[in-house]
Amino acid sequence: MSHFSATPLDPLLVTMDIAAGRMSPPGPTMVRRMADLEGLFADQAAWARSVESDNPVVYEVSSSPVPEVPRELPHSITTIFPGACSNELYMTKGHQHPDPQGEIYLGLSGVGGLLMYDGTRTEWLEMRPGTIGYIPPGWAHRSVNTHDEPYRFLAVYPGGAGHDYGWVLKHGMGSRVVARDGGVHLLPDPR
Ligand code: PAN
Ligand code: ZN
Repeated sequence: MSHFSATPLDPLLVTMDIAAGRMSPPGPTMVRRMADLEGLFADQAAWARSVESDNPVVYEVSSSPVPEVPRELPHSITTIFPGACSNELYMTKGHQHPDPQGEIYLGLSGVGGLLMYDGTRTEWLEMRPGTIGYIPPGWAHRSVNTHDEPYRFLAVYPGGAGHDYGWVLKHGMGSRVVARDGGVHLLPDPR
């Protein structure tokens, strides 16, 4: 996520194009391909094969122009495409907010899950259009697409919270989310 300026914005009307996962007026957008998720999927060989074959887009994030600076409330739509690496479902990298503050997710389309980990406990919330997932301060969070269409959600977070991706790389999320026998399962992932 990039930072714009520290100048507070004027009141702003933002329109979501939910079918496209876009915001208007637009802010920064980010595309995460398989190569960007190094070290996150359990089956590293399957990850490497996927990167070498077509390096698919796993998810995209489209933000409004509200900047990531203290006191502002930046917000973005994440689209996670359907798919799996080996049997581990497509997911976001996941992160901690170094300045522990809460965050709200609102399901927009498709079906997914919000996986949270506080270093001891793992929590899983099933997310559908209209459901709100609340991420308390201090919980690392990752989103997973559990169905066969794009899963989209709105995230609203404190602009001064920061994003730490190294924490999840090091500690994991306590569980992995896999598709097996026609169902979605959380498997313990002790570190
Ligand atoms: C979300 C996430 C977004 C992408 O906007 O940043 O879903 O996930 P990663 O940042 O883990 O790649 C959010 O939680 N912001 O704080
Ligand atoms: Zn977050």
